[in-house]
Amino acid sequence: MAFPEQFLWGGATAANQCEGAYDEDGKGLSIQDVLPHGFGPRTDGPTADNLKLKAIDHYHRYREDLALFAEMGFKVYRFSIAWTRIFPTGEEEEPNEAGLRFYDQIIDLCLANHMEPLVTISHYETPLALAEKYNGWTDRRMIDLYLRYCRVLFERYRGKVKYWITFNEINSLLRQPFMSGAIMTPKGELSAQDLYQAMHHELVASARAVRLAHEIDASYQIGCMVVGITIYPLTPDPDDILKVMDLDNDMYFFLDVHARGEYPYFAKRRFESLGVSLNITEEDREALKHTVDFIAFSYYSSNCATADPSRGEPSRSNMTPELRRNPYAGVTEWGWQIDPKGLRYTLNRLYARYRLPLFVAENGLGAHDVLIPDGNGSFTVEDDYRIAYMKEHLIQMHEAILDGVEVMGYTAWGCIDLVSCSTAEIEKRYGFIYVDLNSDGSGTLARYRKKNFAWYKEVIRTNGQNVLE
Ligand code: BGP
Repeated sequence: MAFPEQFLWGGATAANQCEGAYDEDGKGLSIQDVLPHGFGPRTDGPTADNLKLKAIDHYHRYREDLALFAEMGFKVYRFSIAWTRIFPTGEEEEPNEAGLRFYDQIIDLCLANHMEPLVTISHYETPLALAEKYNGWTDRRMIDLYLRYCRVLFERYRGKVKYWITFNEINSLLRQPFMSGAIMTPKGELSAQDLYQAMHHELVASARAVRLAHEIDASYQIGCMVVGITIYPLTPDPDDILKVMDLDNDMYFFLDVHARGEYPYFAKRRFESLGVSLNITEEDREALKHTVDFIAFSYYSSNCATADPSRGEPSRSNMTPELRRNPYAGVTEWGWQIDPKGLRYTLNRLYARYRLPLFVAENGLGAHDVLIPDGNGSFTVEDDYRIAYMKEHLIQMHEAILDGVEVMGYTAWGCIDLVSCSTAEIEKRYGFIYVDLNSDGSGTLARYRKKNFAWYKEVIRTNGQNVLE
């Protein structure tokens, strides 16, 4: 059996990692404009070492970039809308028309090239003004401000955009309260009460966005998205199993609310043990009942966990430093473990629990690339390592489909090289398209097709047959 006929093959980006033009056409500052080092400390304002301010200048080169995506035959293009282009401080009464016009063009180009736009409404780029004024999502007033922004998008792109994701990797709030939740309080000083209350506000906002979307256009498909954190017990010690159960629940917290419309059975004990007492109104409970149409997740790697910190080797990933290395999985140059079978496992366990269509919204290999002459007067990258990574993951995604899992689509992360989220560098490249940019900001910004460009084009042309042969 091949991949499903309408399978949505494509690629994914995020505004703050590719657009640049951080202060053009009325755009306000986002939290990313003060995060020059990714997960590292924030600055007081934009600084020259923040590569995202210019990024790959997609804001001015989107025509060329979308033409390249179309050349690969993308059926879907996942991108985010920068909230601060539409509402520069998040609180204006009226949206910024110039910002909307930019996305009109992106969306029209997608449609002209038969690519379904898949819009991430909020991808780690909350207006900085909302972080400063409200301490981000700790404040309930964020819900209405977010919905004001959603309404503008849902009304403007009715009949054009069918697929939406409310928040990128919403469960990352627990690990990255500033990047994910625009919470200014340093993580070490943030109380569990404020953190989980922020989670609640985001969950209510997400559910109300689902309701609003369906009211505006019943055919809208609106999904949630999580980091598909896949964790194995390091040993068969029952304490390790229980440790994994607990960590899994961090993710299920978010998914259960989105997909089942209420807090999970384990929430009460978790809140009690943390001394958390959430302020949940009757209206909130009603809102949460509006469940999503699909579940999207990012999948890059898996890790192991143990209840006994003296066991195993620490993970080298900056995402999950407290986890343990899996000796059976490979590892990238950035210490992220490579585990294609973990994708099959993740798809199966999410489907078993929710029975909702799944979307692999991010997957890919961040690696150093070397640009070489292609023999035809241009340049290329011989990225067989990236092809191998992706091929193995696609094979395992196909296995999951054979298992019976409903998978809607796959968008390769960073389909064009862009600035990394966690380390804010360009050397960690994911793309089918190489961008001539260095981390010191030098480079011509010229675009070059890597070897995997032609390979992925063939994947799409054959609807995945070429990876199965
Ligand atoms: C996800 C984010 C993306 C992205 C990706 C890869 O968590 O949603 O924005 O960048 O991770 O991470 P990095 O860029 O740090 O390699």
